Amino acid sequence: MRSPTFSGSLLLVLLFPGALALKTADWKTCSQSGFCRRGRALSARAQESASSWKSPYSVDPASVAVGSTQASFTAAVKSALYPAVKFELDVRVHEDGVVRVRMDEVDGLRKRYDEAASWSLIEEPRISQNIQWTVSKAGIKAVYGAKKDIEVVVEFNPLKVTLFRGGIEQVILNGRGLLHMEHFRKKEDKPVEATEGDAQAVLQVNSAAWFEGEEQDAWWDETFSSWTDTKPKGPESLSLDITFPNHGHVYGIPQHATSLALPSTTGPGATFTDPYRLYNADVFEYLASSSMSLYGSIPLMHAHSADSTVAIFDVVASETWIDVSHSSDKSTETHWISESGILDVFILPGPTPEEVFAQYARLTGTAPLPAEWALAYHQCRWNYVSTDDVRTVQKRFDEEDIPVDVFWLDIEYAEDHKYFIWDKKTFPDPVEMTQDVEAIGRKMVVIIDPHLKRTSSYPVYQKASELGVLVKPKSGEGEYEGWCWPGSSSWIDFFHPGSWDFWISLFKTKSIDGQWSWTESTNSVGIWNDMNEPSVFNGPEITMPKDNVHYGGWEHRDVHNINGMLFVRTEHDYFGTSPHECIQTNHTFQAASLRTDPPRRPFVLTRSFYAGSQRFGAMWTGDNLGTWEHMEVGVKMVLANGLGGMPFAGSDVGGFFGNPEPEMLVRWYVVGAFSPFFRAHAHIDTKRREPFLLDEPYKSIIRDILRLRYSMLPVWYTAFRETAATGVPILRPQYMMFPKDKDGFTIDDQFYVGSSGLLVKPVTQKGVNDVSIYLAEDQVYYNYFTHQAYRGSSKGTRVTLSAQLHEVPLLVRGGSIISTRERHRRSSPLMKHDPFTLRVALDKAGSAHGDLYLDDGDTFSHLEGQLVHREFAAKTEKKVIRITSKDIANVDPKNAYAQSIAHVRVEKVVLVGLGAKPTSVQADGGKELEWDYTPGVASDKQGQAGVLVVKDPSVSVVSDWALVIKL
Ligand code: NBV
Repeated sequence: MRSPTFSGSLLLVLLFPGALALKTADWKTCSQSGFCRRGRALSARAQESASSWKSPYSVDPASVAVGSTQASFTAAVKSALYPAVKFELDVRVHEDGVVRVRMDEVDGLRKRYDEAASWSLIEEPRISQNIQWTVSKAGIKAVYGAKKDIEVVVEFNPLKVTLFRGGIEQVILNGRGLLHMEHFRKKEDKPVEATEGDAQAVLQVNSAAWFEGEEQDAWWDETFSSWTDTKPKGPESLSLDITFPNHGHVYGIPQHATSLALPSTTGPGATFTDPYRLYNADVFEYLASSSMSLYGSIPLMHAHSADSTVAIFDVVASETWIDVSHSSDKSTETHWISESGILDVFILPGPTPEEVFAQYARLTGTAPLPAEWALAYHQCRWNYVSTDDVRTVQKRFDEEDIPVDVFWLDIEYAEDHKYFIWDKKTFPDPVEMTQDVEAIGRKMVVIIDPHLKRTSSYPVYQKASELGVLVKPKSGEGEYEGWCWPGSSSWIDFFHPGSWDFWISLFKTKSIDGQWSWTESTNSVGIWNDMNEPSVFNGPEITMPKDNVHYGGWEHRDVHNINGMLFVRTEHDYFGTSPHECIQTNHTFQAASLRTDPPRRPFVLTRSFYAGSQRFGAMWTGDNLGTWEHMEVGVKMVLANGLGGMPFAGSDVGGFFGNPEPEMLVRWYVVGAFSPFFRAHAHIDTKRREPFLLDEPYKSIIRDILRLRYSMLPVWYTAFRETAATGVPILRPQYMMFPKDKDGFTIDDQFYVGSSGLLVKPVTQKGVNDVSIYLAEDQVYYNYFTHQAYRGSSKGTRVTLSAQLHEVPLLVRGGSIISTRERHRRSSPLMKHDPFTLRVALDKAGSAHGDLYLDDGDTFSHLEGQLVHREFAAKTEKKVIRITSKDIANVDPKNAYAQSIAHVRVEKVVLVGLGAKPTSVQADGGKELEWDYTPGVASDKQGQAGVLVVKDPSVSVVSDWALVIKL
């Protein structure tokens, strides 16, 4: 058997010694990136000149043109530096109050990249028809909003945009005068030598220098390490300062390995020396605390204070650096420096975190409801090396009674890393293997990387080459050739519409018209897109040269951060058939018609992502290390991705690199069990660490953690439904739940799961036996397992929970009703008809509520009303507690899906916080039920809570019912 180790990491190490160890020197710092250097220098000059600094950009008042419906206005903008250069400003207010500010150079020498929004947004936002712009000499403004409390003001000279709410400044663009759109120029356009008597020239040279600096720093080319980036278009960077007055904390702009509340990168006490960088990059063994770029980029930043939440979405696709400075604890100053592209900034006025999520969701969409199995446990490794290996691993899970839904195959399944093509020496019967896995509803996910081996024996490369849809080198001719796993490789240009149908056709499991397609696969196989930053082993910063050329003549620098999203989008479209996605692509129908009947929800995992990627699949945090620091920061990164609109996220359980000790592995399974995406994965050189290989007690503890996740799949699925509908993240950080509680603004090591009321604090340190959990409200919280009741306080309280290795620090907020399925099964599809347990956690006043969403978890029939959505409620009145179930789905409650699960019962109701033994527990019709009471305190007290267990209340999960508990 060919050694996968040899073909994998060893080959890489032989070719590029040291390639697998982090070398921060492989990635640029700001001072090594010409345009970032220019941006920071501009900011330094502004600071030096302090009060005398004035932005050279101004609006020509005479040019202001308000649209016929008053919806938007345009205006000519000039820079005093280059009076001959023309810019146009376009400001519009959307129906939901979002303000979009666009600026571009007009009649310039070239065109700036202006297509980022077209890839990122779901549709052209609808402009408000209720705006009245008022123009004066000094500026133009509009007052709007239901309470007429929002005001957007555009001052003319200098150009400055401010959003006010209730008369208070919320967001300011160019308030510090750092706006600079470097205009296109000819290389020979040197600043005019100032000669005596040439006053205009003197003025021009001097005025440009005070603002742009003396030097033409890296305007036409720059060298980093051994690579020279030619910049045929010259300087075209964009600098913009964005200030959030009265907002002391900012969050978002994933992906960075740092705390959720973003620390300063500049100014006194800055945590990092470099700005946060957004430039999708394959960073091996990344640092656990850094502002460096990672695999994905979402240029969305939330700003928060006890009074308000607002956000900025800067839809730019080129490399971007963002300086953050918390000059006071009240305000945050930021500076965004992008290499190319137009200015296209959305100001999201909030004023609450929920409203910001809704505003962002209306722009870029939400994560659609995944297949239910995708929320279960995924077992991955680089690599399961043969079909026999896969079968054995599956068998071992079953023998040890450990649940698992998905087995993954990494790059070694593919002959010579020609993805789609099985290595028949080790995978002689791939379809049979997949069917074996699928026999009890499990699934396989198989990796497809974006680099194509350049050989005529690889039909995928061959066809892409014939179609001319490969990325081109800087000459704009031929095919770019770089080095990746298969050796000499080329990359499909997914910006090229000609690539879409071709790529889609590859996934068909039946060949049409003799075209090559993946006949050795099944329609249920999910796809894993790795290396799509793209990762290029011999490229600058392990990616593609920026002067490579894409469809439409755009340089790679213009589109880099979007590149990975398009790869996923195209694959998702093959599987994806939701009407929503059909709006965006015209090839979805064609792909869907070739799929199973009925079509099924796709699963695609991506490493690289951009704003909008949430519509196409899940992400994970890449190649983390098996260290406690990485486990800890992984939680924060998943939270940050949720704020960035991409909630279906997780990190490699166990850490990708290294051999975690059993204690660490156990703790990491808890982190995974409380992540939306739950997958264990490991590097090819690590020791095998599947849960069944562990000694006791570790094996049993992990089995219990997995069973806990499986029992809670209804909670996760209901939370995914909510995020699909609203954009509110699945994992909810403290500040989002309690936006007015300042003490919670920096807490990022505990979080709530959806609206369920579950509050978890995974242990991410070695040798810990208890944890301290922060409670922000005067409410009771119960230990999920022991029913110990803790009381929070509105001033904020910390409670200590025992957290020995076998204990999961998990609380239920009083007032919640949690639906679980507690039968142990080998995979989630086997649970489809299992009965439910309802855990009713009474609040201090004796009430509770919760919801449960169900559908077939597989097809798109939920979009046609085949679903169940129930609300459970408990209310205490005059010594009687009524627990009720009612329909809250907006569809026919007798739909076929609901009927198909009419026999599914609620088998147990656990009422927590009952201070006295009931006198009777009856079903609706008066029938006395079987029950058991364990004495304890009522929900308004601390201590061991009283618990009533109602056994088999004989009610269906789809019907309306009531239980009556008399005290
Ligand atoms: O395909 C191999 C690995 C994969 O296992 C990992 O999850 C990715 O993040 N891949 C990176 C390429 C090589 C990493 C050293």
